[in-house]
Amino acid sequence: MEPAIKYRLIHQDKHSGARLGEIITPHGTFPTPMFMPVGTLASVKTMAPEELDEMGAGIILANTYHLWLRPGEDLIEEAGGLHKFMNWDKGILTDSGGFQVFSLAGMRDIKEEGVHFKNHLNGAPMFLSPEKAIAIENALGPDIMMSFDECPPFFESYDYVKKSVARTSRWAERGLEAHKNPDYQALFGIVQGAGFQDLREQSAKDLVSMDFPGYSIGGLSVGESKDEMNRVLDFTTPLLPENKPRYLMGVGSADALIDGALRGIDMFDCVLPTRIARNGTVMTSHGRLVVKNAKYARDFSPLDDNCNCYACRNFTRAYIRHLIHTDEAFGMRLTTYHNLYFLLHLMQQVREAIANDALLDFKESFFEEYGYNTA
Ligand code: PRF
Ligand code: ZN
Repeated sequence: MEPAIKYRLIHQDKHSGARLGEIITPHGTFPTPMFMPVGTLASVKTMAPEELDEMGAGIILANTYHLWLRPGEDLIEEAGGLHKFMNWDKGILTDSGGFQVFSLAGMRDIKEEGVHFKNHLNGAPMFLSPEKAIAIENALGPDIMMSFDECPPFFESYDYVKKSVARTSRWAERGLEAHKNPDYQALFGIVQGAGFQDLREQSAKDLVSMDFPGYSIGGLSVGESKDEMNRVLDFTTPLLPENKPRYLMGVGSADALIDGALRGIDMFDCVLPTRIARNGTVMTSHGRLVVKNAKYARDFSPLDDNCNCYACRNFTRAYIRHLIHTDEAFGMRLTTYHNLYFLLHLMQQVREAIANDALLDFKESFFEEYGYNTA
């Protein structure tokens, strides 16, 4: 059987681990490295699908956990699946709920069979297992789905992480067994192991032997330093097969995207650009800018003089600051549009640099302008 998605390696940077490629999904092909906007509840907050398409998003992310609670996977299945439900005909990836259960839910009890926890909306007892997560993802119908994993804290003990990694491997195997649609939904395995090299190696070895169509790297960007994350990536990406995509979960700052790409990562996602946008912070070629601040009240220049997005072509900092300040929905739409455009455009520049074997040079010139403290 042909896998649901295919990775095509186009060019390997001669001076780093970076690779230019593309991923062919049942809902179109997108170039890699790629940033995926997050649409937790089947909407990238404030953005219409046409706008995401226009800014070059070839794939977006949604969350199994949130959609399971509301409106429920049965309703979305009845609507004809996530793509139809939200009128988005390009790629969709769903996270499994594993991470959300650990980060959102209150009390939880991790057992071999799955995780018992309390619903973050009303405190009702809930249970999620590898089989249940996969059943929900099968009903939602994304092109790429995640295995149900445990994301332990980065500084958890070696003994704990060792047990956790072994369980995440068993959960991955159970998920693979339970998966009903491997011909049109690609299930990824998630490498865990915190900062321990031998545990990352064990995790990767277990998952690679199960022959997933793609691999995620989880358990990073959870409070460790950038150097720690890069150290883990340095020894983890080389453990993954060259002919399959690699996805670094929950990472979306400009510097981490470039550092990840340099180490051979193909896909990234993060709520950061959309979340800070709604608070009135934008990412610009000169670093982060808090446009909500009073000092921009009479600034009639665009958010970023180097940006060609709809917001920057048509509106001033003063206007956008006024809208954010007065809680006007249009203000959040403009900052969200700009931030997503900025990261998608950054990834386009990263791809061009890889094609020219020059991602290291690009990194240097980018940060000269962006600054090193405003990631
Ligand atoms: N596992 C899953 N989703 C995730 C993570 C993980 O480790 C992370 C870690 N940054 C973000 N999202 N399933
Ligand atoms: Zn812009």
